[in-house]
Amino acid sequence: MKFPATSNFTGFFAPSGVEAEVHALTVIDGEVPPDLDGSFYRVAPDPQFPPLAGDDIWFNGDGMVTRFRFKDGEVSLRQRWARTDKFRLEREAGRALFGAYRNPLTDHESVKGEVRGTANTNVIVHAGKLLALKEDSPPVLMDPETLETIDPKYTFGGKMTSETFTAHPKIDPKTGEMLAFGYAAKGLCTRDMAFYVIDAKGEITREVWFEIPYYCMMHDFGFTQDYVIFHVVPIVGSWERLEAGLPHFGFDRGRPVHLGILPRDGGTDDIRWFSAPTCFASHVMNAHNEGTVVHFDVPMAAGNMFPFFPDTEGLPFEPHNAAARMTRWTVDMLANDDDIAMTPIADLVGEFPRIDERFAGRRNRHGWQLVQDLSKPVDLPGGRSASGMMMNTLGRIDLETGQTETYWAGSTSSLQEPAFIPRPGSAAEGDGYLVVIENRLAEMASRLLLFDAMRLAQGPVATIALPFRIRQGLHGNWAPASALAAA
Ligand code: V55
Ligand code: FE
Repeated sequence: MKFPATSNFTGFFAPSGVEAEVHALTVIDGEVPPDLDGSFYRVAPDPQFPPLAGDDIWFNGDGMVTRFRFKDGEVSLRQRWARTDKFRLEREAGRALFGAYRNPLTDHESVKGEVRGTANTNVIVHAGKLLALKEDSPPVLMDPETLETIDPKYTFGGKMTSETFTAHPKIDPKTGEMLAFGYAAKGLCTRDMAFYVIDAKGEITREVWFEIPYYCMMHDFGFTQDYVIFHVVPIVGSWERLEAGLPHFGFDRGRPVHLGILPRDGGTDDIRWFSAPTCFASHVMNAHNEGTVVHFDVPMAAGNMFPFFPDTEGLPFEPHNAAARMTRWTVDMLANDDDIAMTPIADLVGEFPRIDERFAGRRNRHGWQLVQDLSKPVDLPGGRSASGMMMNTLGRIDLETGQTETYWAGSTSSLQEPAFIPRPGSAAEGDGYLVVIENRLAEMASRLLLFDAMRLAQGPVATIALPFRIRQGLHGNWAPASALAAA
């Protein structure tokens, strides 16, 4: 099998294709806390077959799910592709049948009308169920122990009528509910959105349909004790673009940003919309409200952050405008105007924000993220960069003092998105660990690092060797063993 020799398929981006089960990985430095009992699940796009069109973007690869099981001071791993409909049909054919990212017009005619989801963006456990997610399709239900695919189009017992389900659902630690939405919910490029509440038992209990001001990539959202928050940012798409063979999305700097606020117990008519001049924000760190005042914290950039979804007017990509810094967006549901106040939180440049999820939806003090520290040297034999964006540093922001703490991974490494692991038996915010995959670019190898979440600068408390290269991934989550027992 020959993958193209493009930057999307070479160097650290070479497809991996490794399905594996490895018991008791080698701890090469430090110690894995013996009381950690749970699993870190994460997913990466990893194409099964060379693309139909000669090249493809990273976002379009088949979801390869990894489970790192922590128990008794040991870590074991299992890695398996999600058996999506796309994966199964292509394996049967022995080649790619689905074409460009979210463009069904580029597919082989034998797969017309099939669900195109790749399950490559996030994996999360809720109500004892492991869901592998891609925002263009329903969840893929997987066995949290074996990573076998149970249902490639899970619709919560038929109750989910949206065609899609976000890759960034949120769990309210107070109620155990999962909050989620689908966009393009009535079909590709439609402005229809469906908001869902899924109770702690995994049943859909609420559904609210509404329309967004313009069709765009609705990648993430926020929630507070009383509100749900949807940010509309101009990474736009249309059938005209798909017919013209353009990438599904492009950045339209001529459009404003909108923020839709839905009271958690409200309906379609209760949504209030606010606006601001154009900018870029994708992932949400957290949100909280003080009465009717809603705060929403996001890494925000002045311009487009995705070179592969280029400017709709053909303007060149501007790396300096792609630098994101944590920013607080604030609105008041009782305000007379529709403005969004934007206040800088920290000066770190980066993305992939995380929190101690026990504080999701309420005011949190600490935030973690990947940081791009341009003051540090980069030294890559063979030019094996994991991406144009070299996330070489892990950072923590103290939102109360504005202070930051960082750990630099060195000149030949980049880092993948961290996940927070609460210290067993503790409830204080930030008391716990961060688990991170290190991309060792010079060696084409990977390690798993465990940090004390409040002492990043001290370096990892445990460094775990991985027996093969783990591909650059997107998102993942920690699930304590007790969360699987709930199944
Ligand atoms: C993102 C990632 C995706 C996607 C849409 O911002 C947005 C990240 C890995 O796929 O389809
Ligand atoms: Fe994401």
